[in-house]
This record gives sequence, structure tokens and C-alpha cells, in this order.
Amino acid sequence: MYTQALDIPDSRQAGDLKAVEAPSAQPALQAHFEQKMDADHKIEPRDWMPDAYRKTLVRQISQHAHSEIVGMLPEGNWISRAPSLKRKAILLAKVQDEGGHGLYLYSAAETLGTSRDQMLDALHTGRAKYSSIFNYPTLTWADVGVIGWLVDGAAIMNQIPLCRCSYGPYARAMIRICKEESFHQRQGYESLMVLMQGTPEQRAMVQDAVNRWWWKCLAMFGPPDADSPNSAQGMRWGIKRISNDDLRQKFVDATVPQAQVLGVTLPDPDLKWNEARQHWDYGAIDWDEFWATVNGNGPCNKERLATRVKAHEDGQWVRDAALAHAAKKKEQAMKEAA
Ligand code: FAQ
Repeated sequence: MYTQALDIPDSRQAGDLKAVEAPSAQPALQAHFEQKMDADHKIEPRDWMPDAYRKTLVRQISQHAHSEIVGMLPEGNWISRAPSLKRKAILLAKVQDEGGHGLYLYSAAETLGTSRDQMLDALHTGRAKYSSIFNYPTLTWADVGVIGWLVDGAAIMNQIPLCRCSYGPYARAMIRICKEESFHQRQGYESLMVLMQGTPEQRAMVQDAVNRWWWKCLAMFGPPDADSPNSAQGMRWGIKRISNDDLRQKFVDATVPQAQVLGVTLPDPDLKWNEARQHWDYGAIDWDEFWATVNGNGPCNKERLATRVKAHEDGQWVRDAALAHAAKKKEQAMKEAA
């Protein structure tokens, strides 16, 4: 449904690829890196890279990993209340997939020399960000379908271009993640289709969920390009391929016809087809609300973080046991070798 993002041109102009980096202490290595950028070749973990490129990747990949892990919570909340065995099995599989995505992404970030403990510590102490969208509550079963349709839909739109990211391990992790996200999006849409063929109360529940999630999903793509401090450099480095606003527009254009088929109204009186632009125009996003949420003051920020910290602390005995077992095995192997 969203694979068209793979073959549309990058938002950046040809020639923009060249990294704008402060003069390097290692000009030959810097020149080699820039040649690779110009040729759109992948950078691999053992390749030399500028510190700022490494830092940007650790920031983005670890935040992405945290989003997948924290993102398990709003839907996980409904596993025990899914309306049928089939829906429960699908939801369990989806939430487990999100956990798996977090783990691939932590592994990709570790190849840049940052340990998982460091990344988790940054999350648990509130220094690292994760996606704003996971700080809102899931009030009804329809929210689970809407998260699949809209949140996973927005995530795929943003993540398909990341399959072409200049950093090899991130790009390769994203290929598998996008395949799984595609299933997530479809199952969400299908479950909403079923609800929309149900009772008036079920249809009203879907509409209410769409009303509550629509604007938050548009904000997920990040601030407008003009207010996005990381975009220009991220694009020059081939980390980001399509800008926040361009992805947001692609998402709106793809979603409006899906909403029409579903029979729901998107809660935006300014939403209208613009013949000249060949795109849907949409209304103003509440960026104050977005930043308040990003900065820790959304409706569920404190609860989400506390749940993650508790899960980490409760799992300490498993990590201790695994380390003790590894130490015992090593000792045994040394004895046998002696
Ligand atoms: N929430 O200059 P930019 C998912 C921050 S996974 C919170 O534009 P950039 C799967 C941004 O970090 C969803 N913070 O930044 C799933 C930066 O702050 P910093 C996550 C946000 O990096 C589905 C500042 O604002 N996906 O949903 C947000 O160039 C269902 C300025 O922004 C990814 O992480 C936000 N929405 O572009 C799981 C994809 N937007 O770091 C479970 C990878 C912006 O300088 C259930 N990430 N900020 O302190 C990206 O593509 C980029 O990092 C962007 C932001 C596009 C998110």
C-alpha cells in the first residue's frame, strides 16, 4: 500500500549529497567518506566516518528502537481484552514484532560503538526521546485498529525511505521491519473494516478513535521542514531521503481514499483536494501540543516511562542469571582445557 515511496525521487536535489562537515583532522579519510556519500554507497561499521555522522545515527536509531519498545505498551494494554481468540493471536504477534524491531535496531546502533546499557540508561533517565505518538492512551478496542491503520501506516511511510539509508546496518534492519509493519497496517485496517460493518455503536467507536489519533499521526513525521534542525544534514548524509513535510503529505494523500473506503471522516474541515498541486490540502497541526508531549508532558509520558523502568528492573534477575551461567560455562571450559 505504501511501497510507492521506494521509487519516488529523494526530496534533496542532485548534488546535495556532499556532507557539510567542519574541516576534518583526517582529510584523506574525510575525502574518502565524502566520495562514498557522493556515489550513494553504503557506510559499514568498520568504515571511517565523521563523529557527527556517527552521533546522528546513534541518536536516530536508538530513538527509533525506544519508540518500538515503548510502542508495545499502548496496544499491549489490549491483549487481555481482545474481542476474540483470532484478534488476540494477531495482536500478540504484532506486539512481539514491535519488540523484535526494537532489538534489531538496538543491535544496529551497537555497531556504532554505543552499548545497549548506555541507550537504555538514556531512555530510562528521560534523556532520550521516543515517538510522541506513544504517549496517548488506548481507550477502546477501535484504538488498536486505528493504531495499525494510521500509526503503522505513518511509520511505514517514514521507514520505507530508511531502507535506502546510507548506513548499511540500519538500512538492512529497515527492510525486514517494513515488511512486518506492512502486515501491521493491513491487520489494523481489516479489523476496522469489520467494525464498520457492525452496529452503529461500533461505527461510532471507530470514528471516535480516528478523531483522537488523526492529528497525532500527522505530527509523528516531526516538525515542519523549516523548523527541523536535523533535516538538512540528515539529508546530505543520505540518512533521511524524504523530508518531514513531504512524507506527511504522502501520508495524507494515501490515507484520504482509505478513509473514504472505510466510511470514516477525517477530523479536518480544511481537508480538500487541490487540483493545482495534485495533493490534499490539510489544516494546521497543533505544534505546541506536539512539543509539550515530546518534552515529557503528554497524557501518558510518565506512565510509559515508569512501566519501562519497572520492566527493566524486574528483568534484572534474568540478566544476572544469564551472566552467572556464562561465567560458569567459561570456568568449566577453562578447567576442561587445562
Ligand atoms: N516524536 O530535526 P527533526 C513506530 C524530535 S516507530 C518525538 O525533524 P530528525 C512503529 C527529533 O528527534 C516510530 N520526537 O529530527 C510502531 C529532534 O529531537 P533531537 C518512530 C520527535 O531526527 C508502530 C527534534 O524533534 N519512528 O511507530 C518526533 O531529523 C505501532 C527535531 O526534529 C522513527 O523513529 C516525534 N514524532 O527527524 C511501534 C523513525 N519528531 O533528537 C509500535 C526514525 C521529531 O534532536 C506500534 N526516525 N522529533 O533531540 C526518523 O525518521 C526521524 O528521527 C524523525 C525526526 C522523522 C522522527
